[in-house]
Amino acid sequence: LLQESSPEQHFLLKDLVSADLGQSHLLDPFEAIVDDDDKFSTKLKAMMSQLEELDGAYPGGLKEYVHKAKKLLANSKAGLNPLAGWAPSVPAGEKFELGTEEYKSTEALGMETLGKVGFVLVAGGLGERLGYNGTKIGLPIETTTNSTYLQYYVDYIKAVQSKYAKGGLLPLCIMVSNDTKKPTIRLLAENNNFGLVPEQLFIVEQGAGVPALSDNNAKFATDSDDPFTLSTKPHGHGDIHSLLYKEGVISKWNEKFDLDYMVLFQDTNGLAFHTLPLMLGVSKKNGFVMNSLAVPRKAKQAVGGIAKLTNTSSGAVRTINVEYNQLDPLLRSTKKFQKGDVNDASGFSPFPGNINQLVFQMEGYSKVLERTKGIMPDFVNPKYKDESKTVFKKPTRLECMMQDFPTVMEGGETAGFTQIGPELCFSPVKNSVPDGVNLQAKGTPAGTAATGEADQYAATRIMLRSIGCTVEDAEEVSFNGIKVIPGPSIVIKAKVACCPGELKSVFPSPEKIKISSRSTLVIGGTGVTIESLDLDGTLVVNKTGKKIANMKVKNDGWVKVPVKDHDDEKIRMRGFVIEKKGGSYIGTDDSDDCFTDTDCMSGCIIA
Ligand code: UPG
Repeated sequence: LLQESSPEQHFLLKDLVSADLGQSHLLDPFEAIVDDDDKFSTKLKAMMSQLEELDGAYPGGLKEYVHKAKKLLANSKAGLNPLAGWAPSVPAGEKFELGTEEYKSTEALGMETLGKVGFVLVAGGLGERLGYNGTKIGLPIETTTNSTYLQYYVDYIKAVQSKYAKGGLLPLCIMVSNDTKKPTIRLLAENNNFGLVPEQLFIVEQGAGVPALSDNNAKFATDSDDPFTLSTKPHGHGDIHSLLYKEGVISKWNEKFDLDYMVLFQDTNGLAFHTLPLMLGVSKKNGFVMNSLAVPRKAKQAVGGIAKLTNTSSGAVRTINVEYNQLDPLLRSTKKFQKGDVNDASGFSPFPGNINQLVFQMEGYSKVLERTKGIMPDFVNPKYKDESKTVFKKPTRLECMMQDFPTVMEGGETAGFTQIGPELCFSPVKNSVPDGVNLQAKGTPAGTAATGEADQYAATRIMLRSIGCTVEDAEEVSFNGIKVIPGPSIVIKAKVACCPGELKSVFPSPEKIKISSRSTLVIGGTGVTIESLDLDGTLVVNKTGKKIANMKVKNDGWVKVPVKDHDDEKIRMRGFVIEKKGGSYIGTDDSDDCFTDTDCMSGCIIA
């Protein structure tokens, strides 16, 4: 066998098949092809180079991976609390309500540094729960304008850059994995990088991932249809820190861009940026190196809980996310929280829910990164077939999480959180329709395409009401069993207003704005101001600098029509299509004004 390999591969294989690492089963399938020289040689070379790649991708190599996995799997089987020795308590942090003076002043403070932020999108996830095979950032964020998530994120970055960066560029780094690399690159290429210039776009790759493990002895699993190929899975979003270090992204950013902060955000949270200036304000006021965006958390929701952990022997204190599968055992192990992960009298868990939108102060982050190389601790979360905890439902793997960064921070490097209602900052699209239906039945947010879209409009309605506009709510409807308030559908592009604090310049007299429950309003033109409007139907304003006053619009509008089956998976997963029955349109960025009724449809392009 070993004649086929290089010396490095030779030693790696020797190690792996040893009793210590226990991977000799990988060679079993070769016995069946021992007489077929060509096949034997090709398959062996392929496996060797896969092992070599996996070995290089994991800090400490596959030997370290197997040793860690065996230990963590044994702890998990024994039901050991991974956070033993740390006592949880409810952390202190800043909690806000939209429209209050405190919100406005903190947001205003944050807006001062909005032009000095670098953006990091973690988009290497498989989307297993959503059951969608394409890249999630290519899904529509809403179907009124059909913008994709990636387009939306980039539009926001470009808007902030042009308004606040004083001619400078703001960088975007996207973390992809084996699974998401090709579709992400294709999406960018097909759209001319959505207008980003190459100097500001960075792609880092999680690479080969880690071997999937089929049992408590950390036996590597192979593909179900190919016993010569190891089955691999992404190592978790925690890889972002070591990649930012290893690929030199942070050192380049420090050298080439004028940045004070950096924000890490996930693939499908359509409300990701409304509260970014608020978070920046909180980070600035408190000198936080790391600031996590949090929402009131329902007990047992698949959202990590932010807790203050005090080390019972050293007295060290950390404000850190405890992942949703670890929170209940940790709490049960204490006297104070012995009922585990349950709601308190407020109807919510006393621990704020981490939504994994993290703001880092560049200087502090860079120091920690230099010291630690960005390596996060691993964890394992096997799903067992039964109580004996000897058989897994499907192969598991070691993972790491980006929000575990406080584990490598030292005294003086503080972490904290910014809490606000989820309606303004959190509505991910992670779940399939059947799972979403079950979650809603339990009173938990569905996290489906339909709710993601509805929440997008709802957040804008809330922000408009907070400045004094009159906006009705539609009656609840159900799309494929998912309950949503479908409208009014309001989309205000980031170049028009990118946070609640900017809305007043678009609607200087909010008391003169009325939007009925069946309406759709899209504002896509930079510098648009709407002085007074009574809208009952659809209005699209894409004309740059357009000033609107005394406008009354009534037309048949755009209607969401339920669909059961549809060829397009993106439509099937949300359960409706928008039928454009009538609308009023005011120009595009490069055409003249056009304000008529439905006849205008074909002549007007919605940007
Ligand atoms: N991701 C990667 N690489 C991976 C795994 C995930 O880039 O190897 C990305 C993924 O694309 C997504 C993000 O990381 O953008 C989060 O992944 P996801 O599967 O959505 O995370 P969850 O397991 O649902 O949990 C995370 C946090 C949890 C938080 C929750 C909020 O771990 O604490 O409450 O997100 O959405």
